Amino acid sequence: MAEFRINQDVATDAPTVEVSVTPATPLAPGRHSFRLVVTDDSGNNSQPDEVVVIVADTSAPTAVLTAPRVVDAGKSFVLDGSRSFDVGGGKVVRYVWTYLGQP
Ligand SMILES: [Ca+2]
Repeated sequence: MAEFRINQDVATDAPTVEVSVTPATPLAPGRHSFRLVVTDDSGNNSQPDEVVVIVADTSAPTAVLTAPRVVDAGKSFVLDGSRSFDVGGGKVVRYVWTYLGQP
């Protein structure tokens, strides 16, 4: 388990390492590159190998719709979706509003 920072080496004796991601240190959705150089027991270093990991936001956002409880007849009013939010590192970028008639 290790906190990775850009261009800061993390050395381990073990052949695997966990990339620690917490809400305080997230990896933004998108492509992230990692590099590995290994050293043998004679001190020889390998050529680097690199991979690209795609961090994907697969969690649905939550819609929160607020509106005035009562409005004057004949007056315009505002529907507010600004309290909607997303988890998984994404953000809400589109709002689709639908009038459902009189319940
Ligand atoms: Ca999301």
